[in-house]
Formats: sequence, C-alpha cells, structure tokens
Amino acid sequence: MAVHGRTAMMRIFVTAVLVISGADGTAAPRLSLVRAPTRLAAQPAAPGHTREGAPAGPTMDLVGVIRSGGRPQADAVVWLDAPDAPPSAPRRAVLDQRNLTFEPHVLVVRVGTTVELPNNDRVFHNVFSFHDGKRFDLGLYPAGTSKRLVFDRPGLSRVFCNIHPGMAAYILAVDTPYFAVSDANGRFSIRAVPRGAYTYHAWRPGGRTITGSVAGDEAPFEVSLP
Ligand SMILES: [Cu+2]
Repeated sequence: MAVHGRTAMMRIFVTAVLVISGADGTAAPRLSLVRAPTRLAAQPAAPGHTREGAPAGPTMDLVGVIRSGGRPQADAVVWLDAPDAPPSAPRRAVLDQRNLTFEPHVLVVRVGTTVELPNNDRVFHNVFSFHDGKRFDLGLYPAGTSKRLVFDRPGLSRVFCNIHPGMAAYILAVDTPYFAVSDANGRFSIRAVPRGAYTYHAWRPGGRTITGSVAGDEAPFEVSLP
C-alpha cells in the first residue's frame, strides 16, 4: 500500500539526515524527528514490515463493531487489503467436528494456511465443499482421525457433512494477515496493523461482501451490513 511505502521512505530519509548531521555535531535538534527506533535489516523487507512478517513501524489496533440491519452481528468477518504485507510463517488452523457441529462456525484463514479437520465425535463424518472457494470431499473418516487441507487461494468454502445435514460451517480464505471474526456482540479487533488508512471488506454468513474504507484508529470503526 502506498502509505507503507511513504513511511518506509521517510524512515530512510530521517536516518540519512541523522547520520549526515551527526558528523558535524548538529544532530541534536533533529532527534525529535525520530518517533520509533529504526530497525536495520540485512535484506530488504516489505515496506513497513520486518522480514519475519511483523510490522516494523508504528502499529494500531482496529477495534470495532459490526451490525446487520442495525443489530450486532456475530460470526461476521472483517479484513483489510494489505497487498504489501509479507508472507507469514506457515500457519495452521482447526475446524473441529464435535457434538455433530463444526467449531468454529466461521473460520477465517490467510491464503496458504493449512486447516486441520479432526473428527472428535463418536461417529463418522464425511466433510465436503462443492461450490465456491476450495472444493473437496474428504470421504468418510472415523472418530479420532483428522484430515488436512491447504487453502491456497482466496475464496469462501461452504462446508457440510454428507451424513449430518445439520452440520454447516464456512471457511473464508483471505489474502491478508489482517482479519477478525466478530463475537456474539458484534465486536471485533484486528491487532498490530501498520498505521494508516485501509480498504476493508466485511461479510456475514448468508450475506454478500461489502467494501469500505477506514482512516485509522482515531474514529470508531463501525461496519454496517445490509
Ligand atoms: Cu457428520
């Protein structure tokens, strides 16, 4: 994102000024320009990030509430566009099968994540997803065993069980490390996001995805779904 690039350029510029000014002993007045310690990486990292994938510059927590038709919406997803975000270390997530339900009901993962689907019930399940997103049919598998899938591209998978029609869940794969699912009161928080303005997307089960913009963490982050 352009904001990251500008921040990184500023940091390089400020560092250069300090080094040059320091040589003739006039650095002191310039010190106030430095807001955060500069990390020097041996190899270039994505703007605004360390090579390990954690933001290197100032970050913010985006805390908000999502409503649908004016009421707090649980199990809704909010995610931020972040095309400059570096790849994460390999990630894992779990969609559990327990008491004839999937847990959680809505699972959000970054593209590239491996999702485990353990059967922790006393009966067989046959988990599948046939339409959008990742298509798979894991076949019948007994209690105490697990299968795994890599979600390698963005999309929404509607997950069901062939044997138990009441079992349903969603796996949403997003191409960003910045996402959150809302709690029972519609509240969500996206932590440690590099400061700046973002385009966000929001979705709830059974609804369509909306897009908006958030300027930062100064104003309340309120999302309204139709
Ligand atoms: Cu089942």
